[in-house]
Amino acid sequence: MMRDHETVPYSLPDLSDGERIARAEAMRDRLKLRRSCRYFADTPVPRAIIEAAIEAAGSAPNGANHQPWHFAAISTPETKRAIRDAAEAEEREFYAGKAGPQWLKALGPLGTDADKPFLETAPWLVVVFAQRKGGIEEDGETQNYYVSESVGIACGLLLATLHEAGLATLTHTPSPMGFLRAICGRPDHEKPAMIVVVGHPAKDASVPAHALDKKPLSRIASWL
Ligand code: IYR
Repeated sequence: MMRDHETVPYSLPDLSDGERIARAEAMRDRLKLRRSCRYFADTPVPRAIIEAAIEAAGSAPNGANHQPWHFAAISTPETKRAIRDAAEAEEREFYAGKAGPQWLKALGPLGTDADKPFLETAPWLVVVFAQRKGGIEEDGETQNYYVSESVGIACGLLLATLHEAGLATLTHTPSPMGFLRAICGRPDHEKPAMIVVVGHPAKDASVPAHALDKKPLSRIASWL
């Protein structure tokens, strides 16, 4: 059934295929330089960059345009400290055995442990919440759709924009992370999805070599 709905015209810049290929490849080459960084400098980062990145994230395709996300942008030292304390408490249990041997073995090549100093050092933590309910009006009741898919895409755009701005990022997911709701003052129907840590890399920052081992196109795509 066709229903009446308002429309607005849609068009894109008129590029040649050669220009489209060049732009796609240039974007690929820049995105391939992104790393998950765990060593941050305490150098401040302008709020305008975080605002632009959140607006980019908020443009993500999503279920029924309900935009089922909230971004809590944290730069206050006391709040970062509270998040670090709570995250490290969870992570200590995780690494002490709660994760199970298989998961701990998989993390071996990354060299991660329960210490998360970057949660205080980095100038910004963006805590991303997924709104299980609420609709576009955020009434806390209306059903939302494809929430994890929508929030996942929004996080991708957030990371891509911050990377394009020349900043280092880390997606951090202390497990479990319900404590973020209380610290950020968010309602029960919002589920913390991840913390995006943002800043400049520390002077002596490094990343695990394991993280550079990316599957080639031939292994991640099929052409039918
Ligand atoms: N949350 C833990 C463990 C961790 C889990 C996965 I899967 C990673 O890719 C990386 C870390 C931590 O942050 O240390």
